[in-house]
Amino acid sequence: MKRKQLFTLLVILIIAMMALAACGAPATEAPPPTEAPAAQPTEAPPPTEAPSQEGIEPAKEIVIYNWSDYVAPEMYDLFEQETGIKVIEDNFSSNEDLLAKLQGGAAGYALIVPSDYTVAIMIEEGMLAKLDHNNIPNLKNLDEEFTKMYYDPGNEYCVTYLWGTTGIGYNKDQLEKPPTSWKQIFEAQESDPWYGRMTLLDDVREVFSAALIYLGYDNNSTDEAQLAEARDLLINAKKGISGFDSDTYEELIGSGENLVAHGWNGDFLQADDEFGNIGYLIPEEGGTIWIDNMCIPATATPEEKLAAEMYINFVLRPDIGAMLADYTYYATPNKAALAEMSEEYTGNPIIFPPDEVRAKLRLIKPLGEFESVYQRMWDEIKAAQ
Ligand code: N2P
Repeated sequence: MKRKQLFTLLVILIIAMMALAACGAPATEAPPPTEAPAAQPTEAPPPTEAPSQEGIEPAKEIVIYNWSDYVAPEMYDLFEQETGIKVIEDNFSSNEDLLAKLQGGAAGYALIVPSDYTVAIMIEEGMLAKLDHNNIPNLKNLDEEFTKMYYDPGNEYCVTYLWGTTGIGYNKDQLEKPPTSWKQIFEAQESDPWYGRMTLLDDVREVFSAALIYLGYDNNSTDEAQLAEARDLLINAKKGISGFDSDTYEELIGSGENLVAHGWNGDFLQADDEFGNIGYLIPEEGGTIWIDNMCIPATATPEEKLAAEMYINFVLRPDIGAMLADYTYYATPNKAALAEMSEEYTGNPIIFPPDEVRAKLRLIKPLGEFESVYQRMWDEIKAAQ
């Protein structure tokens, strides 16, 4: 081969190698950006995975601040057997008591049970911790209706515990004709058998709601003249009642000491279970409806918070939710629990009021600064002779 031919061959060979290298190149390049999402590095873990707070152990003991007669007694023992976490219960009698206690700096509560309007106030004031839904997989059992509540859409802070109504309970054995209107309560006559043998809730917003509804006003009125009218009505009504009571009124009806009480539906049904002589109705002018919630105070430690979330998850189990509903006779928001309940419960019109009664039920709403006017007039009612 001549030198020139050899040189030409070499050039061809080099060109061919370069072409070959160029062809192969794309194979080593990164995949086009449109294929990248396959890696999905930011996706959340499924909710059933282990709690996300690494290194945090649940508290060994928690204190739940709850209404009285508002849990199935065996629930705390069962929770302790299953988790080793001991539950201690402390009781409050009204949303205002609960709020004042926490605003006063009380710490040590891992779980509280405020009603709807009080949740709104507490969120506004930064008093609640956000829930870690990873620790509450049973949230899927909550009826969708309760994931859309105006005071906490999406259950960022709270999970509905139970809901119910406020009306009139009475002793069926001793009263042939119970009072069916607020007029017979607030303007009771000495000739009425329940005169002096009746209690009103020790609860500012509940009592004002009943009086305002009777007077034909909005139960969340912010008209001071209307409120003053309700206050005067209530001061006058004091002579016909034996007291304000939110904790023992239903037993006093059952025992026959009292004949009529303003109170909560489930409490009367519980007492009826015990005494077998109690009726309940929503007065013709209307009553209130409320939704109570499990929430964690912002003051809870991370360990208490984790234990409280485990307790919320426990309550949301179908069997535990059913146990709670069965004992308290309040309405459960847990659809998996509801599916386990008897017809006697699901068909009870005192627990699940029919539409014509529902139409007469009002929510108590948060009123901001104006709440202090209610409180001042409530103090005046309490102080009046
Ligand atoms: C139960 C109290 C019912 C709660 N004793 C009223 N929100």
